[in-house]
Amino acid sequence: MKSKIALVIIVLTLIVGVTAFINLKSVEVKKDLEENSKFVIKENGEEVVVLNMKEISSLGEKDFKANFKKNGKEAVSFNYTGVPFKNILNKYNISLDDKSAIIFTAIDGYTVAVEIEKILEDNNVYLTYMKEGELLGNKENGGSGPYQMIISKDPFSQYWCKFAIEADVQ
Ligand SMILES: Nc1nc2c(c(=O)[nH]1)N[C@H]1C(S)=C(S)[C@@H](COP(=O)(O)O)O[C@H]1N2
Ligand SMILES: [Mo]
Repeated sequence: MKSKIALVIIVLTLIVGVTAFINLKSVEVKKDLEENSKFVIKENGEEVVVLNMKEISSLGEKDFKANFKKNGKEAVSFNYTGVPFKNILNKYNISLDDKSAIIFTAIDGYTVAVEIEKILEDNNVYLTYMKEGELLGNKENGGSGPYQMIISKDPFSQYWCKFAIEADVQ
């Protein structure tokens, strides 16, 4: 009987320890993502500012819905979290005179141009870092981030930019 109790205590202690270790790791991973996932803002090819996730999320975080569509499947509405891209332009006083578009570039070399008029619409173009309350992840772990440019009002997701690392206002 005594040895049974001892065994139960050992097993419970191990579970608590391992859980604490795993939590610590996931907190570290989240902190690393917040501090080290960089996004570069440029104006006519010149760097204006480099932002991390904490700085980005402080610029008016919002939850929104958008239609994600995979090839050959119906579009599905998901909940995302990000900041309206125009908030970033306001914050860093990026002039839109003589500008026509923002070119988003991804680590896989993909680029998408979004017209300034579209960027200035309310609740439409977001720099996104969460889907259904979870960070987007990255290319290596099967995610679509750490940042993804999402156009909320588009019927489909083909003009979004996964793995976005840079936006150049031109
Ligand atoms: N970085 C990056 N973003 C991208 C693409 C890509 O290849 N690389 N493909 C686009 C296309 S063609 C589609 S349909 C959508 C959705 O792609 P997914 O189904 O692979 O997520 O992402 C868009 N954004
Ligand atoms: Mo596509």
